This record gives sequence, structure tokens and C-alpha cells, in this order.
Amino acid sequence: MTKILVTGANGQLGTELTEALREKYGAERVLATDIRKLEGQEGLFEVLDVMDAERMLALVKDYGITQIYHLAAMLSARGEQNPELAWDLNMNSLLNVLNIARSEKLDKVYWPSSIAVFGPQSPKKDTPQHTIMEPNTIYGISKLAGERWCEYYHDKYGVDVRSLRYPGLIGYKSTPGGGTTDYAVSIYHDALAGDNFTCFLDKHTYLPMMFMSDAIQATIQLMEAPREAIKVRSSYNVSAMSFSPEEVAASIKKHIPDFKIDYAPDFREKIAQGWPDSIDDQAARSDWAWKESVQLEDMTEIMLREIKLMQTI
Ligand code: AKB
Repeated sequence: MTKILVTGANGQLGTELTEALREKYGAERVLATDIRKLEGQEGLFEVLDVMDAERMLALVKDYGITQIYHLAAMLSARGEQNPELAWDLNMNSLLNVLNIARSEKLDKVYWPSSIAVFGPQSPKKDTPQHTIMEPNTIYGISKLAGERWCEYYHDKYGVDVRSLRYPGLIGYKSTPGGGTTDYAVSIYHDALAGDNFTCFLDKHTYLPMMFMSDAIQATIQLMEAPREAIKVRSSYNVSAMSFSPEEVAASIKKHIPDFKIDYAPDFREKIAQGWPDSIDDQAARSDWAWKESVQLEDMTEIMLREIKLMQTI
């Protein structure tokens, strides 16, 4: 019987993935964990510091966990502020999860990687699944090393660990923290608040992006695919759309003509410069039938409608 533990369950991805997993498997089969409990937190929940391997193991045993979705991590921009902590957290927590998966013979593990594994030497357009990877952020370095560990634990110890290289994720149910792609979420909130939006990236900086419902769909589809269909055991490229700040602003202006944006690129612009403009995800499409549903114009409509609705509740 499937019993899932989610780490980082109160984060941007964790909030929506936990909800989707509960809908799919039943609320009583999904244990949400995070470093702290939210006020009014609903459902099965335990406080868990992912660096604490003993407590993680105890929770796995107590709840009869069969799968872990390990989402807790420090993202790119915050990682640059505290490189050693980012490395320690991102790396050691993954090793804790992989070791528990091995010793407890868990059915499956999910671990997110990122487009941050690529670097300035990687091809910028339609970046292939296999190519030069020389990340220049600590987040990217930790994700690339993590991918190598995942493949190693699969090949050496038979751990069924699966992974996606997410682009920037955009959703309305929770806000991201510490990422370089976060502007593409805040821009919608500021536009609705009637504020002038100052973007920390340059107007022409393209980045691969994905609407949250597509990210959830991709994750569950990957985890549901038969074991033999998963041919990439490091992490799959997945893509949905690519846009620049100027383009997302233009799409918002179609709904809010007075919306104004200006640009004050900071250190995050340099991070973005090292990442791909767009991603080739042919392997995911042919191995387990990945296909996105939401493009920029639809996403803008959904984001503006749903954030407005939440503001009126
Ligand atoms: C970030 O900006 O750090 C993340 C990512 C692309 O992994 N959203």
C-alpha cells in the first residue's frame, strides 16, 4: 500500500504537490513534513529537519512510508548568499533520503533537479538532455552532484529514484522563495495590486518556465510510469514555454493596460545569464509521454483570475 512522505511540503512546489498526491492517493496516505508547522496546517503533518537522518528514519518506520518526495532545498538566489549552507542542506538531505530508501527498501523516491545544472558553456537554445554541464551557482553545482548521486544509487543499489529538471515554476497557491525565476510570480501579484513592478532581470532575459499544474502533472506522470520506461536516472529535461520579462509584461498589459514595469537587474541577472533560454525535452516526451498544457497567454489569464479571487475571499 502506497504511503508517501513529502519533505518541504509547505514550499511553493510542496504545497501543490501534497494537495495533488492527497487527491490521488487519499489524505491519510500522504504525510506532509517541513521545518515548521504553519498556523492552521491541515492534514497529516510532522515537523522534520531534513538534515536529521534519525528523525527521518523514525518517521519512515512509524508511518510505514513506501515513497519519499524530497522537495526541501535552498534555491539559486538564496544559495549564492550562503553557499556552504546551501551545499550542506541540498547534498546531505538528499543523501539521508537515498540511504533510507536503500536501507528500508522504499518503492520509489522523487527528487527535483533544475535547469540550474546547466551553465554558461551549455548550448543556450534547446539545451539537450546530455551536453556540457558546468554550473556556476552553488545551487546548480548541488543539483548536478545530486543527479550523479541519484544515478549512482539507482545503478549500484537499485534505488528507484526519479527526477525532473524543473524550469521556473509559476503558480498562484503559494509564493516561491529564494529563486531567480521568482519574478515571474511576483509580477502578477504586483500587477493586481496596481503597483509598478521593478524586475530584477533584464527585459530581454529568456528563461524556461512552467505553470504549476503542468509541473504537478509531469511529476505524477513520471512517478507513475513503469520502471522500465525510465531510461534517464540522473534527471529528465522537461519544458513547457520560454519567455522574457518584457513578454510576460506585455501579456499582463492585455488585461491591465495601465500596468507598468521597469528594470533594475541585480546579481540574479548574472545567474539567469548562465542558464538556458529554452530546453529540449525529447527524452521525457518519448520515454513517458510528457506533454505540457499551458502556455504564456493562458497562464496570465489563470494567474490574474485566481490571485484576484483569493484577494476577495
Ligand atoms: C530558481 O530560480 O532557483 C528555481 C529553479 C529554476 O530551479 N526556480
